[in-house]
Amino acid sequence: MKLQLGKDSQIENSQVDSFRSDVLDGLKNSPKRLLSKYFYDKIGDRLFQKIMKIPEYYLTDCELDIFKNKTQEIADAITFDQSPFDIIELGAGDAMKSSYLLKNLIESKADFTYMPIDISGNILSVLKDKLNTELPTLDIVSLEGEYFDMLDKATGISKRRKVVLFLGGNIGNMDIEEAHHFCREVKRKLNLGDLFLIGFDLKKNPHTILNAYNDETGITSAFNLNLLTRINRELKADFNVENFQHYQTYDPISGSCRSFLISLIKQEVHIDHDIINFEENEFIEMEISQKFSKSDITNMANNSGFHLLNEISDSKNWFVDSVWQV
Ligand code: AVI
Repeated sequence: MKLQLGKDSQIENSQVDSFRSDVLDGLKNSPKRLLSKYFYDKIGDRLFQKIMKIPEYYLTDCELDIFKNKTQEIADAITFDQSPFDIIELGAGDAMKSSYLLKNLIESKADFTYMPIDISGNILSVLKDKLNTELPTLDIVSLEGEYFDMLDKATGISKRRKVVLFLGGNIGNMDIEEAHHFCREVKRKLNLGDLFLIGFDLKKNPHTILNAYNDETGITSAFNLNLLTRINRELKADFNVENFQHYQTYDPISGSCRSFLISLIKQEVHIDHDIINFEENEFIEMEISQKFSKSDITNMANNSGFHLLNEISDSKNWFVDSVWQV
């Protein structure tokens, strides 16, 4: 009898397949590399929630400062021509920051729909319940899946002016070429007059940046090491996490803040039937958290075909939400 797989298990299988091939490709590469998008399993989600509360991790507070205290400025930038619109938020999560904007827009009786996109269906249903309670008149269409698949879906549904939000400094987790490509792809899916609002972490005192990723409590270290534990669990591997050490760098010239895991000994790791060899002190590139100057941001907007309309900064001038138009 042929086993008929349900749609959900087919999606799950294809996700495991791409996780496996990304991990194996990355670890067979020189230098070895893992993709930070895989940090976010259940434990990784929890560790990231903790990171956002570490006093040295300023990014969340800075962007929250913007959304709390400059809500009207953001709302004005979005509602400049009074026409109805749809807000599409990439990686909405719990919409902690954007909910200030949504509240402001509801109070000013703006005509809009909110379309949060997230890979986690669980987070989306929690968010929907929360917004239904706090903003009962808000029109919500939740979209569960990868950014671009769901952006296609959203732009298919939405017949109005679109405002795409990409907050949190997530653009910094792509290398520069990838980030430019990402912005060009977003632009390709939008129409003349549509807006793209992106959160950028700015270059600043290198100590401030390095401390944000090198916390004394070791949560960022655990966040990186958790990916090895995830590989053990999901891909039948045998990493001994005690043989790896987190190492963080920041280069003030390029603005790249990078995390690595260093192999403390010469060792052999099995991933199912594959064997990966590590030399003593060999490293795995784990994550980039790129920091930007104002001119880097202008270049990125121009290179991807947008016009930079407005820049809204926090009170310390450490973070900026940049508003671009097609
Ligand atoms: C999600 N992203 C913007 C975080 C950052 O700052 O790059 C992820 C993170 N990595 C370590 N700490 C936080």
